[in-house]
Amino acid sequence: MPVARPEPQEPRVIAHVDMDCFYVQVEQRRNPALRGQPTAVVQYNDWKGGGLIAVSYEARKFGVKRSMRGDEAKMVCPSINLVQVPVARDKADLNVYRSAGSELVAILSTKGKCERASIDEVYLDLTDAAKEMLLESPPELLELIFEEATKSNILGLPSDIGNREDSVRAWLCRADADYQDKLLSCGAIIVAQLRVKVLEETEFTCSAGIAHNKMLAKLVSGMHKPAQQTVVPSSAVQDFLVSLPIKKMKQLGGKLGSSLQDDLGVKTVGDLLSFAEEKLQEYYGVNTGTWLWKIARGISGEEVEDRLLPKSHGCGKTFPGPKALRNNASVKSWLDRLCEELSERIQSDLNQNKRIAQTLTLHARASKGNECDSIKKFPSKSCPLRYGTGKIQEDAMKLFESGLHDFLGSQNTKWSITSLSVSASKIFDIPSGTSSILRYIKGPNSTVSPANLDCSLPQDPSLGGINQFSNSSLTVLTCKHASLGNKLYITPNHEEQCEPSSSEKEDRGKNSNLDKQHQVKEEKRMSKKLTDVKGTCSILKFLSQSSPVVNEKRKLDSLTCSHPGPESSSEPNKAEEHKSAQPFDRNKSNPSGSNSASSSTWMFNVEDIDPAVVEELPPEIQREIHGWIRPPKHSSSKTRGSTISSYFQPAKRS
Ligand code: TTP
Ligand code: CA
Ligand code: CA
Repeated sequence: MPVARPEPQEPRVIAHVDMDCFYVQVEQRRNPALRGQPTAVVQYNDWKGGGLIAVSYEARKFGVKRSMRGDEAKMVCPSINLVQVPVARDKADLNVYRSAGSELVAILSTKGKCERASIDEVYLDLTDAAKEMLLESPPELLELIFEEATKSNILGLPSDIGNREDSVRAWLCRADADYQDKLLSCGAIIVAQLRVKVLEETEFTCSAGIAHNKMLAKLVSGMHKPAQQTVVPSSAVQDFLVSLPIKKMKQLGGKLGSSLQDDLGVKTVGDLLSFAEEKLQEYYGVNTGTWLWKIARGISGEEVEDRLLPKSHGCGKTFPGPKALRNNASVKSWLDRLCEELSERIQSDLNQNKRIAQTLTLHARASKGNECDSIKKFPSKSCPLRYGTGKIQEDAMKLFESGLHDFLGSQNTKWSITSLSVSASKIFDIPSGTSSILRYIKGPNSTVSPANLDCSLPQDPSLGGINQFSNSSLTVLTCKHASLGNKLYITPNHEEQCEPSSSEKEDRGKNSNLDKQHQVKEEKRMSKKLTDVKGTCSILKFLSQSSPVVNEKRKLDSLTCSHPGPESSSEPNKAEEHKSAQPFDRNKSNPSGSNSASSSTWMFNVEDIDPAVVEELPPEIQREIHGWIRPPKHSSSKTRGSTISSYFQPAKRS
C-alpha cells in the first residue's frame, strides 16, 4: 500500500518527460521515409497482422489504436505503414528502443537529478537549476524568452485572452509572481530548452509536465501531446484534480482505486476531498490514509531518485490461443531462450556499468483443465540469481516447476501456459573502490566469465530441489558481498590493472569534480547551441516542416498507473498464509517435504516487484500483476451498512 513521504521544506521543480509514440519515432529515424506518415510498430506475431504496440500521431487521426491488430489498423487506415519490432530468438528484441531511451537520459541528466522511470520516460529534479536561473537570469529580466517555452500549456491560465503565446510569455515573466511560480517559470524554460536539445541531437520529440512534485508532473506530461509541455502552478492544482477520475492517479489504477470507488463511492479526486484524514486512516490504515488525504490535495513528497540505469531487466513472451505451451519441454525451450537474453543483458550491465543483479524472478500466466481463466493465479517465484546462462536457465526451470506445483496443488490435470517471463532485479553497483573486482574475476586480457560470478551458498545436501539456494535472497546477498569483498581485498595488486571505466569509480571526490567540470562545459555548450536557435526554432515548427502536427488532446488513459508501491499489496499476506499452512501441506501432499517446503519459501512477495520490471513484461502479465494490488480488508469490527459506501457516504453525496 502506498505511504506518505515527508514533504520537503523548500519548493521543488520537478519534470516528467515522456517520448511521443516512442517505438514509432525510433523506426522513423531508422527509415526517414516513414516520417510524417501514418505508422505503427507491430509486435512479432502472425495472427491477424500482429498486435500494435506503438502508433504514430498521424495514424491516431484515422482512429488507429494500440489495442488493434495489424489487419484492423489497415481497415481504418489503409495507408498505414506497419513496422515489425526487431526479432531475436523468435521474440521481440527491444535493444534498439532501450538504447534510444538511453540517449534521452544522457541529454536530460545534464540539468539535474535524473531518474529513468521506464523505457521512454524520466523524472528530473530541476530545483537547483531553476534556482540558479532565478538568481542569474530571471525570466522577468530577459529580453527574449526561449520560444519553445512560450508554447507551454499553463494550467489555470485563461486560454481566451488574445494571443496565447503572449499570455504565456507574460505569465513566465511576471515580476509579481510568488517564489514558487517564479521557480516553475524557470523550470518551464529549462525543460523547453532540454526538449529542443533532445530533438536536435536525437531527432525525437517528447512531451513534459513541470510541477512542484513528481505526481503532478507525471499526471500532466501526457495531457498535451505530441511535442508539448504542461506546467502546473500551485494555484491550479485543486481545479485540475477535482474532476480527475480517481483511477488516473498513480497507484490507484488497481484494487485500491477500485475499493475507493466501490466501497467509498469515490469516483474523482474531488470526491476524496470530502473525507477527513482520520476516516481514510480508519479504513486504509494510518500510512495509506494519510497518503490518500495528501494526494487529493496534490501533496506528494516522493523524491526523484538519482538513477540513470534501469532498476531491473525483464524479458517475456506471450503464447495466445493455440500457441499456449502445454508441456515441460516446450516451456523449457522458451525459458531457455528468455534466459539467454536475460543473461546477455545482465552480463552487459555488469561489463558496462559494473552492476550485479541479485534476484531472478519467474512470472507466468496459466490455466488448467478446461478452465480458460483459472481463478487461481500462477504464483510468481524468485530465487537468488546465479550468473551464467546455463545456471539461469536451470534455476528458471526449477522456479517454473515449483510454481506449477503450487498452481496445480493436488490436482493431476492438464495445464497450459499463455505467458512467460523472467526478470533480474535488486541490482546493485559494485561498491566504489572495488573496481578491480571484474579484472580479478576476468583475469588480465580475458572477457568476463559469468560463471565466475556464481556466489551461491554452499549447498546443503539435505535440501532438495530449489531449496538449495536459501530461504531468503538476503542471505545470499550477504554471501555475495562477502565473497566479492574477499576476492577484492586479498588481491589489491590487481587494482592497477583496472580498465579506465572501472577505475572511474575509485576516486569519487576527484571524479565528482571532473564530472562537474564536464557538466559545466556541457551546459555552456548547450546554452550556446540554444542561443543559436533562440527565436527561430520551436519543436512544433520543426515538426511542421515534415508534417502537420495534430494538437491532440490526449486521453488520460495511459496515465493510469497501478504498480505496487512500497507497501502496496496484500500479496505478502497471501505469502504469510501460505507459510503458516506449510507444515500441514508438506506432510499431507508431499511426503518428501521438498517441494512444498520450497513452495512456501519461494512465494514471491509482490512488494519486491519493481515497477520498471513490470513495464517490460508482456501486457498480459502486467495486467495480472496490477490485479494483485488490492487494498487490505478492513479488520474493524464495526457493523457497516449494506455497503461501505453507505457508512462512509461523503457529505456532498448524501
Ligand atoms: P508509451 O509511452 O505508453 O506510449 P508511446 O510512447 O508509444 O505513445 P505516447 O506518445 O502516447 O506516449 O509507451 C512507450 C513505448 O513502450 C511504446 O512506444 C511501445 C512500448 N509499449 C509496449 O510495447 N507495450 C505496451 O503495452 C505499451 C503501453 C508500450
Ligand atoms: Ca511515450
Ligand atoms: Ca511512457
